[in-house]
Amino acid sequence: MPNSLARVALLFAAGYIAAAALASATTFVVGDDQGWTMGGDYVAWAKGKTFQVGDKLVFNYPSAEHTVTEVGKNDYFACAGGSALSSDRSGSTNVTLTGPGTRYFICNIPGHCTIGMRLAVTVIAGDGSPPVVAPTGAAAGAQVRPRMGPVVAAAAGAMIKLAL
Ligand SMILES: [Cu+2]
Repeated sequence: MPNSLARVALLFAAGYIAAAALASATTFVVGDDQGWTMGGDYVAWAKGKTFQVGDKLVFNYPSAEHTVTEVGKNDYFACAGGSALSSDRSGSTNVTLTGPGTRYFICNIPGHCTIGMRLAVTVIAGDGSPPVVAPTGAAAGAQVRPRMGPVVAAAAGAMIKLAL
């Protein structure tokens, strides 16, 4: 009995967390309508925005005219793309922010970074990051319930009753 309850609670928790993660992920179009371009001010663009784990950056630009080159912090400030972590010039570069920390992007076409084609985003662990799920029935129920609205909690109760 405790085992089946635990299993149902865990299954429900996993589904609920997956749905919450999907719902809270945000896609940011870098530079908005202006896109990734010379003359853009990406310090200003990033200011005031909150980037959370699971969110996505989309860089739009004419393919091959620019690059989206991810570099380390020092190379970002030096506009140096020689030790790039990754680079793309497809014209539509999608980057998923998979973990907390600061990510640094430059355009690696000579001269572009130095006049402002660079973006640093600080990613924080948000609601979309996977929380720890307790392994036992009672603890799992206790952890999951406070996160649910009354309707969802009622549905979960009904599910658990059916399973029993
Ligand atoms: Cu460029």
